[in-house]
Amino acid sequence: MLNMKPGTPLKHSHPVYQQAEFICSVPKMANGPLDSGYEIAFAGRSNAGKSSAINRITHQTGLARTSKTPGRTQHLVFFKLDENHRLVDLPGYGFAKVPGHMRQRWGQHMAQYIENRLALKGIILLMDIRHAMTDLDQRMLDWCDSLQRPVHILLTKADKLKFGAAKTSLLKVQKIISRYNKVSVQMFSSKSGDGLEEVWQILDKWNEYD
Ligand SMILES: Nc1nc2c(ncn2[C@@H]2O[C@H](COP(=O)(O)OP(=O)(O)OP(=O)(O)O)[C@@H](O)[C@H]2O)c(=O)[nH]1
Ligand SMILES: [Mg+2]
Repeated sequence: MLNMKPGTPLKHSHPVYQQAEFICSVPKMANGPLDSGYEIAFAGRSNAGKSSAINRITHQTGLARTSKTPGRTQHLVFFKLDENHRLVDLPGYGFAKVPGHMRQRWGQHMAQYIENRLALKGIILLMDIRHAMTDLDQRMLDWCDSLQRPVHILLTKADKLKFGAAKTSLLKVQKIISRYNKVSVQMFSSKSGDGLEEVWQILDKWNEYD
């Protein structure tokens, strides 16, 4: 979990997360909302659980579309928290069954967004706790680091592992990220809600809701 002193009371989230509303689903940033205010993007491999995490964080089961079939989210999907704050569900990477030219196109659009979006305050990077830090995840992290983008990793589907195995995965990732400046990590489960308060704390900080 996050590096918090024992006994630090966890804060509940700002009420805006529950008011989240769909704005638009667009193939590229240029078609999206104006680049102003605050945006937090959810990135990660296909099927890692990005859309499920957005639903859990906003307490809305059907807000972001989830699927057992990897590659479900092919657009940049924008959700409004309030006039000045948005969450963004990014297309997943690393799904081998998507034709090469499509993968390349999504990759380019995602890259353009992450490189150029002024409103982007941080990236929630999701990794399945059972297969954390694949080569593509590592490349994503290196790239965000080179852009000085803050990243908070959610090791998702923590409900699928026993505590000991989950902890081993967390320690492994903690060791890898110790060389980066703006990267943190926690366990998370969209199914059980474990880790929800910690992720709200990060979102509140990036959204400057204090
Ligand atoms: N047990 C468990 N299943 C999860 C969890 N999070 C997501 N899933 C399941 O994993 C599958 C993929 O979840 P999505 O949220 O659609 O994944 P995604 O990262 O948005 O996938 P793409 O849009 O394809 O990139 C679905 O079947 C979810 O129900 C979790 O925390 N626990
Ligand atoms: Mg999705």
